[in-house]
Amino acid sequence: MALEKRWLIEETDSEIVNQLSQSLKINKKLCHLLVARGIKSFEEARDFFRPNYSLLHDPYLMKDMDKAIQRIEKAISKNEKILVFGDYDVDGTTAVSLVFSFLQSIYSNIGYYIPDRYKEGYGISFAGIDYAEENNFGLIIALDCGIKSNDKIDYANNKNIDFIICDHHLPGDELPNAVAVLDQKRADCNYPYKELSGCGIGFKLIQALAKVYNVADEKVYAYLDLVAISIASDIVPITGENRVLTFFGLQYINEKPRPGIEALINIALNKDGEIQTSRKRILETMDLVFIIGPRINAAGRIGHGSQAVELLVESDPTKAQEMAKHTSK
Ligand SMILES: [Mn+2]
Repeated sequence: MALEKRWLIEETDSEIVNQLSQSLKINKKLCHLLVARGIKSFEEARDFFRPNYSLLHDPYLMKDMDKAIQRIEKAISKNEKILVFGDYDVDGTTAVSLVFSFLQSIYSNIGYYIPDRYKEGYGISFAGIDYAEENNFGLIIALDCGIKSNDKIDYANNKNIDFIICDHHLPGDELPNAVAVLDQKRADCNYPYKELSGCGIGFKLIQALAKVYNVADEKVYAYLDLVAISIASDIVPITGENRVLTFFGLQYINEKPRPGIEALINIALNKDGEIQTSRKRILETMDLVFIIGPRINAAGRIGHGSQAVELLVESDPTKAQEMAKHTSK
């Protein structure tokens, strides 16, 4: 018996479709598809077809961004140790790699911590806070987790360890008592886009820091490869700002990937695990989901999540190639 396809065609306002077709000078069927996706004006269509860095929102629109930046500035001015903390999945490890690498470019008294999958599980852990205390970290930046870790934040506060939380999960009734809580899903956060990944919030944080420490835009945008991978792997919608971040992130992945990502791609596209010198295939969003994401997961799964971060922050291509081999077996 043949399976029958039943198509549900979304209805659109034919007046808007006609107007869009006239202003864009393109086929009405295409305009119907655009309108069905909420793209109704010439300007919206232009932004959809031509993603531009100017479409990225001001990071300070995010509630508590000012407090987060002030606390990091204070830590840096006092040479206080900063710990970058994140989950062991792709969003967490890309977020930690992004914030850690950026901080490393302006400050040296830093470390990172990925909880153990089996002993600690997801999210902020008491063991992680104990590690921070034993190693004299005064500030922890938590990425992709923490929005409901009220008890862990209280535990850290009792040890005089401050937290900045960057999370994109839905908050509970009460926010944790951290120095800053960056989460666009906070009821009192007016950030215009609500679907950033955990790594995406990390990117907004470094965008704001870059202004304070005079880091050029191009250096900040070079981290978008990590953001694009997080967006694809965390299955957040590729709309609005995420679409711009993914578009430019893919350009970096295809044109000048960081050594760890290049190594993962080379190994994935060459089953023998040898370095492929001329790569012709252009990678797309689906390749982030099915080729790169699972290998970053594997890097952390075979050993420890911190190995995924080690690979992503490695600047030496030969070392990265060696580390990435462990993901293909
Ligand atoms: Mn996430």
